[in-house]
Amino acid sequence: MKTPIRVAVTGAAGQIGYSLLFRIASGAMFGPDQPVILQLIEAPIEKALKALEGVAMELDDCAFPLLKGIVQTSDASVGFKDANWCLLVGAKPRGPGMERADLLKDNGKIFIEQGRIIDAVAAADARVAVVGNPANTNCMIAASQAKRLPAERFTAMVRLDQNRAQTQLAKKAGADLTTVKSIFIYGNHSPTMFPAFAQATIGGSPATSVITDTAWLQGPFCETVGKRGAAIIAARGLSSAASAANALVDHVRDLMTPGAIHSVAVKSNGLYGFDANVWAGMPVRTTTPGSYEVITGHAMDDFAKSKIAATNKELVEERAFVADMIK
Ligand code: NAX
Repeated sequence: MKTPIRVAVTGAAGQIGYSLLFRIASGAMFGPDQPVILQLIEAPIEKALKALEGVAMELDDCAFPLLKGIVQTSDASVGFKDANWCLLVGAKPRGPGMERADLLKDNGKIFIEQGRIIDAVAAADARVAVVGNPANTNCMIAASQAKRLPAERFTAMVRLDQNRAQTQLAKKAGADLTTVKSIFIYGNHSPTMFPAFAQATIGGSPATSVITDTAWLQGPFCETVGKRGAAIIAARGLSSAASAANALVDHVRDLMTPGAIHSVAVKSNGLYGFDANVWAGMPVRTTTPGSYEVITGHAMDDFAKSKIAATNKELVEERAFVADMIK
């Protein structure tokens, strides 16, 4: 039997956690013959820890053959100990009337602490995937604390946005969604993100030759993808959870699958016109399990350049809000 992968998950008793943990334990993330140990981390709040107990009981009751252990804790140094994957889902939500700068700072404290602890106690091959919002900047903050783990081990999730974009293109074209390829998300996981439709193909042809309505691509398409999270909240009264968990399964599975090509928010290093020190969504190709290279050289027209400039501006502003914290 393979050695179990230790998967630490923060916010494990939250909405996304409730959809995510069962997928991981069933083998959807790491494959049908890969055992896992779940290391579940919750905030030190009685209600959350009680809820976590219930989630762990349900995991037990599923009798998943691949699930070889469950750790429940509010102590991050216990939860991240020897973890091979650290899935940072928990975050402080934006309260009514709360300024974005305050949200960034409150979350900054959480992600500084978690980044520091991961760097100290996680496995030598540890990888980090951040979902908790503002995901790109939280990831940048966590990575800023790492002295042992290299920056490229820290990724943030824009896969939900990619999946949303893929489906919107398929629907507009009247095509099966599996025929939509190479739709990549650039920039921030926020309404400023840019789904680069000009790079996409549908049934092997450029998406722009299948969908010739440029006004729709530049307008409603980008807007629908960018504001999908808000549309789900308006309809469901709660934010996306099952689709977010599914996207995280896709994010990690594809990062573990050599040859997979997908959108991931990574340290930009100045590629595609992004500031070198922000984490921005861009296309990557997985090289070996857990490692990747950014796919460079996609041409950008004036429209794409203006969209990238806007999302980069937001990322730079977010970084500036927390600059004093990450020195
Ligand atoms: P919930 O509020 O249901 O759950 C969050 C959980 O995190 C709670 O149980 C809370 O107790 C826990 N938590 C808070 N601080 C913690 C800490 N310091 N350590 C450990 N646990 C902590 O939120 P949920 O709907 O699950 O969403 C989680 C995060 O994902 C939010 O920040 C949300 O904005 C973000 N999202 C990100 C998406 C993306 O594509 N990147 C999409 C979906 C989602 O909106």
